[in-house]
Amino acid sequence: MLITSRKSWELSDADATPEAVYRDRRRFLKLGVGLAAGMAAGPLFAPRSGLAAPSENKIKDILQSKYRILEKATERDKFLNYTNFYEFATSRDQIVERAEAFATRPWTVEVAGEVKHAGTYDVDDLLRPNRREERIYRHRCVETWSMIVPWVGVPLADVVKRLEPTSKARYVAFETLHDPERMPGQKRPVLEWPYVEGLRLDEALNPLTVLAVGAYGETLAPQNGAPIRLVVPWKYGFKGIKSIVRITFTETEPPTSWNRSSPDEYGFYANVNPDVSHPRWSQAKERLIGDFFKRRTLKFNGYGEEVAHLYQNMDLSKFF
Ligand SMILES: Nc1nc2c(c(=O)[nH]1)N[C@H]1C(S)=C(S)[C@@H](COP(=O)(O)O)O[C@H]1N2
Ligand SMILES: [Mo]
Repeated sequence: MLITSRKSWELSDADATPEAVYRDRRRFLKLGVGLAAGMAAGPLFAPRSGLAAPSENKIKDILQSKYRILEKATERDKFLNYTNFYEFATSRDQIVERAEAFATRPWTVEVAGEVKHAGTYDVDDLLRPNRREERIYRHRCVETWSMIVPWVGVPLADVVKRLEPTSKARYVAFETLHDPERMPGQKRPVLEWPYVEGLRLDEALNPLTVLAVGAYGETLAPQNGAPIRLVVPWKYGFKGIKSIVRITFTETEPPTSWNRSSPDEYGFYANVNPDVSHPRWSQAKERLIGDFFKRRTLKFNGYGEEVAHLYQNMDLSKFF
């Protein structure tokens, strides 16, 4: 791992858990030493009670990327249970319950629009050339809660480059599965279905942007957006569209679900910004799930060094 100038969210080589220790901890847990050992090893590795055969979901050969913030990850159990996924339900308990049997294979992703290699891809084929990387990111919901999540995924830039957008492509649009039989929350018009999101092409190409297939070393649980979801750590969580079935390259800014539903409250950009309040609440502070006290929210969620240049000549109170 080569880090020349150390960013606030990076670990030095000395701080990072060596891969071997990481694997050993996991093997230890797999042998069934159980909850107490899991807690000793840190909440990152605490087994989720009641989840069947977690070992089958382990992702092998994960690359330890340099993008890892210093703080301890949120407890996995909290990540699994404290979710937003309106396609299943608006209440968190119901989301987890209803998502449990959601089948995420076979799964295809259609690639369309201003792109050379349009077509329908099996999700595994779409990502096959890439090694899976771990990215430990801050995850900030517009509702003012936050987490620290060790995602596993591939850089979106790699996928986009392989697909070869045409010279007309300026945005990338994403769409979630629309299937009310499998996603019963879609039987009610909470949002206009399917859920849609989008990024400017340069945002999609930023090295921080990933397509996640896992978290905490395992494949994503359905309630977290399996089998493939977007993670854009400097933006509010709602940009991180789940269970993607279509990726479209466009010339013009694509519609996005929350902007369409409440344009005064949610913009296309949705960059984390403590200086721009939501019309109904302040964004200056957040509660890291598991903490008692609130903490100050960081501009661009702390990733300004990597992304501020993307918005250099933009008034961020207008382009919120
Ligand atoms: N398709 C879809 N994607 C979605 C949502 C949703 O309701 N539907 N909720 C968003 C919101 S508001 C947040 S904060 C994150 C939550 O991701 P997590 O549950 O994995 O933490 O997913 C985002 N992606
Ligand atoms: Mo959110």
